[in-house]
Amino acid sequence: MDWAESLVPKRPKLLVVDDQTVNIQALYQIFGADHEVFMATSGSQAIKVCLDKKPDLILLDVIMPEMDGIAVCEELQKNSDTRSIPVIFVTSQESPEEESRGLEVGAVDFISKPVNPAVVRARVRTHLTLKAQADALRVMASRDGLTGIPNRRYFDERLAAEWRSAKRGSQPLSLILIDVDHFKAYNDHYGHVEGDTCLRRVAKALKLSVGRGRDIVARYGGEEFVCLLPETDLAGAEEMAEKLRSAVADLEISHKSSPVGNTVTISLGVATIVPTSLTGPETLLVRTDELLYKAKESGRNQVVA
Ligand code: GH3
Ligand code: MG
Ligand code: MG
Ligand code: MG
Repeated sequence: MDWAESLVPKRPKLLVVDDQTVNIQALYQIFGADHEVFMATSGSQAIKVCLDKKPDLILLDVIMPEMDGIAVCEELQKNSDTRSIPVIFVTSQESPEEESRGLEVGAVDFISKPVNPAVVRARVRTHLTLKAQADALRVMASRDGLTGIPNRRYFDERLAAEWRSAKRGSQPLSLILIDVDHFKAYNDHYGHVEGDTCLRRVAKALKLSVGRGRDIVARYGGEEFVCLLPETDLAGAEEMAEKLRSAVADLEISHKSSPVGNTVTISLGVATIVPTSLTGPETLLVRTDELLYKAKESGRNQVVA
């Protein structure tokens, strides 16, 4: 089994939609044994089941009274929760027009009725694999390889989104910039492999300290981390920064060559802003960077807001 195949759930969830139960029965016969099969006999019911059960793939009849397959597909595309679920159209009246229209509205494939069991199984398998692969790549693209926490790419996206949201709601947005103290000396003394282990432990401690809702901790680069706190005022952010500082200090990772003490410590800069149209998110980054610099100058292992 290759990497992508291994990502497919053991018992994938299929939603079978057809206004004629005999057609649903036929597909159930094919998939019931090794898939969890949900059924819907109308377009509107299909949407409901989809939101409720979050299937891995949908086998969708095209011609149905009231809401047809095309309309269902369009509806699923509108919602970010259902947009990425692959849809295979199952159709009896194949025409190039119908097929191109289906692909336009987001279907991944077409299968003709009556279905051939081997063909439909193979195509479902292919699309489940592709979907699992796409999901895995999306996750990988947003994580830092060394520490497993969100990476800078993901952070930049979140910052832009939270900036817009805070601006809309006139809410404060807080940012903490974190830098490991005398980390070059740590590497020089213990070696890079130990240095990497240290960064993993620091990242884990930071992550465990930030659990709430939309708050995130990300690796900003090198030995720098960043923490984004939506709807948080300066007092709240300072409190969080202090919690992060002590979480790392409490690890008591030995750092014999650190002038600060004998353990690994971090310095933190904290700033809060109520976003307006006059500036962008970089304002907040520049401010926290200046404050982090002050924390370094003032002796490290401290929070400056
Ligand atoms: P300061 O207290 O002023 O922050 O001093 P510092 O030594 O931490 O700062 P500096 O920026 O001079 O050094 C950062 C070091 O972090 C240098 C670099 O080799 C190390 N580093 C960056 N990324 C990694 C990494 O992924 N793994 C390891 N082991 N070291 C890293
Ligand atoms: Mg039909
Ligand atoms: Mg640094
Ligand atoms: Mg440093």
